[in-house]
Amino acid sequence: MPEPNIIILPQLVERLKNAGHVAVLTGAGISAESGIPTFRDTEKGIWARFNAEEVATPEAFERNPTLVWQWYEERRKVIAEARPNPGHMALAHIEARVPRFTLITQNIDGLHRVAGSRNVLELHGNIHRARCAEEGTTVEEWPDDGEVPPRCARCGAMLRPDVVWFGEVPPVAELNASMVAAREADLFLSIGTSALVVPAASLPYHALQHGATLVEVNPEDTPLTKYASHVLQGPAGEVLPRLVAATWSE
Ligand code: BJW
Repeated sequence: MPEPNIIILPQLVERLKNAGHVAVLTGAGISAESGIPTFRDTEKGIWARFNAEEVATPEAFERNPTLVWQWYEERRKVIAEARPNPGHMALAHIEARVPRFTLITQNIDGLHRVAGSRNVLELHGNIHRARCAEEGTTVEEWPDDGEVPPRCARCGAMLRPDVVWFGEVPPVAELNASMVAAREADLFLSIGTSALVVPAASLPYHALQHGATLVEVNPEDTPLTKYASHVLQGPAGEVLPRLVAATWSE
């Protein structure tokens, strides 16, 4: 990871202080400092160890539902141990200080809400929920009776994790609300995402087209970097608390 290059310009502080609507898109990078691996890190990323087509597509679940359920069960254990880090907490602080705030996350770990963020749109679902593969009803608890995957209590069909796999359309209400937020934001922060996976990755461009100032927080460059007015090159858990302190400390 490159050395942090965190220069917070007074123009950004002013923009944040006076923003009417701040929209934020987060990805796996914001939870990295909570001990949850990202996807595309070349050494430690999830996709360096597992083939997405075998664990994160509807076809994979059709072929081998037991394997897919067990894979998510392992990830659920890692996530259950994780706590929000200073990056998550800083976003909850920003939400409490600006008139309107929308947090769009691709993460399924639920840590933003644990940190105190309220207006959260989970574009890729939530690992703490399961969904009936037939009826689509969602549940937060399921029987631990040895069936893998567990069964829907109403119809007996298999339950699947309530997450969005490759080739699936994100939940329509969340997607529409995300598009509206991107369109109406005057400041848009893209944090800890490689900005490669659509439709989430299209949101910063949508915000730019509608006049938002774009800020990127990431230790690495992404396809978005050259379009950002402010690039805060460092870990979110260091950058975001410094941004909050620079904006509201006095
Ligand atoms: C830090 C940091 C620190 C590290 N601080 N930063 C060809 C075949 C099949 C499909 C497609 C295809 N071409 C295009 C597609 C579409 C596909 C897609 O985009 N694929 C691309 C990969 C090419 N998209 C879809 O299939 C989506 N559906 C869809 O398109 O439907 C049609 C549609 C069109 C238009 C409108 C509406 C619908 C669905 C995508 C679902 C993605 N699902 C996953 C798994 C979710 C469940 C699970 O977790 O198991 O979502 S894949 C994975 O990628 C996960 C993530 O949410 C997502 C994004 O990854 P993210 O968060 O950006 O993580 P990384 O690892 O990529 O990046 C981490 C970043 O953090 C890095 O930049 C680091 O530098 C940084 N970082 N430490 C700050 N401390």
